[in-house]
Amino acid sequence: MTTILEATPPGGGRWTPLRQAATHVLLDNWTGAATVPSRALYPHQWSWDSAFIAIGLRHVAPRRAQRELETLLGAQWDDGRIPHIVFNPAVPLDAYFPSPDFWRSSTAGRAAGAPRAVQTSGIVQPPVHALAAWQVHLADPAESRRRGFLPRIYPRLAAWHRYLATRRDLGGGGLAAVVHPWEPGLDNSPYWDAALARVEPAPPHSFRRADLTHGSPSDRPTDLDYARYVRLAGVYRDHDYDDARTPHAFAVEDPCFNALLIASEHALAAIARTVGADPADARAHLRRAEETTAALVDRLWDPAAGVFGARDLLTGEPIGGYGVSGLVPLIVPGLPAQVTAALLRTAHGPRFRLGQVHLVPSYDLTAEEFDGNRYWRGPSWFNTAWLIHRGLVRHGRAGSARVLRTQILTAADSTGFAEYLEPYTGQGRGIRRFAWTAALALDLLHSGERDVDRDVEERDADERDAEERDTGGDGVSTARGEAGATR
Ligand code: 9WN
Repeated sequence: MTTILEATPPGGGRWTPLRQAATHVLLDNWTGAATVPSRALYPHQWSWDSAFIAIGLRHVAPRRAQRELETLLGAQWDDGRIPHIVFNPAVPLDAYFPSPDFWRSSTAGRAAGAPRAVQTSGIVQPPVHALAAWQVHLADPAESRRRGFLPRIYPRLAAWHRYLATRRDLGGGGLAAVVHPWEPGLDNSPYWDAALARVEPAPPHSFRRADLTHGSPSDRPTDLDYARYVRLAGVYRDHDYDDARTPHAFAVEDPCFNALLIASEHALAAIARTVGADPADARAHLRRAEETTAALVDRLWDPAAGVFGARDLLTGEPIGGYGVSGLVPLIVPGLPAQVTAALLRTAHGPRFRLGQVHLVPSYDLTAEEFDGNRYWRGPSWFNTAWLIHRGLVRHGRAGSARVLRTQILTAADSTGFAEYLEPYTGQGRGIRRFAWTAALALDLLHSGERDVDRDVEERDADERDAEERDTGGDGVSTARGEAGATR
């Protein structure tokens, strides 16, 4: 029988030790039902981490990759939300803050349909899940079919997207809003500074951080950031995690979150077709993808800056600046050509210096707020680099994609799978043996550009279907969204 470590593609060579080391990280971080991002710093299951982890795991253990997503979806709330953390009851309460006794999901979340048997947080993270599920299926369709993987998870993924499209469209403009800086996943990005400054911090002695036991304070968010994170989460909890009733002191639209929603909506259309759902369902997913794309361009594109920004829903004002989230829409099919061209120019320009610094900095290298060590205020992360790599391949930038791929693999290797890097020196920051760093390196090693191509073909088929729907098959456009019209 082939073991997980032997299940490597032919070719071996230069990257074989990296492939084995990455696989070991995923094996070591597996708890029996899911993978923790880090045994030390993040000893539970995280939502978007699990999606990225499944994308890597599918190459070496496709069934385990399916279970990773199934475990997460098993903790879904009745209102459709997928919680950002699923807690492992075997882990001591003081190992991570905020712990289950802070979130109190099974009581405070009861009205929103939080599960009783498992404790979770009450906020969400970016919707990478349908994209991951589709890729996991493609890695071993026979095993996926045998286990009924897609038919079982399709209704849950659809409910998740419905939650975001309805209860989270707080701005009423067709985009999903996030109500806590932990939700977009780029927690302390300078994007959120002004919006967060309005939040009354929780008293300093009302909570105790656990993260500083494992990391240098200069690599982590500040105590003041934490005091505000605690306040926001506490208010949401005290309003039973009810999106309509909570007086959100922080509500923003983030380009990365919504770009991932669009990519996942396309994947959901492919999943709907594969499970033999009513053809109207697949068409509805495509329509939502197109509408969300049009809303993304309409509400968040900044033509003068050449990058997507965010939007503060409390002031109604755009949030400017150059965060890596603003480049992630490169993964979105059907963006207007001038938007794509501008994004690629910005990525290669002085603010991100793609190809000249290590990976893709999380924030503008030229900005006053840039800090190359501190979490999402400048360091380069592997998941955002992996997304930009996808975007480059999608747009036929093979040369830039190849350079970025080599950088990602080299940095994963040289840093022992660091959580993030200082972009100028390439030195690892945060913790090591970080699961998504290992998983995404594995993904690039196994599929590299090939898999993205396969994905692109799927999407092309999607788009042809949409074309037929819109034109009634006669080639004359009747009902095109804004993004479609400029395609
Ligand atoms: C809060 C797990 C998570 C990632 C986030 C990253 C970090 C948590 C923390 O770790 O956030 O969710 O404790 O700082 O910012 O993107 O999902 O790896």
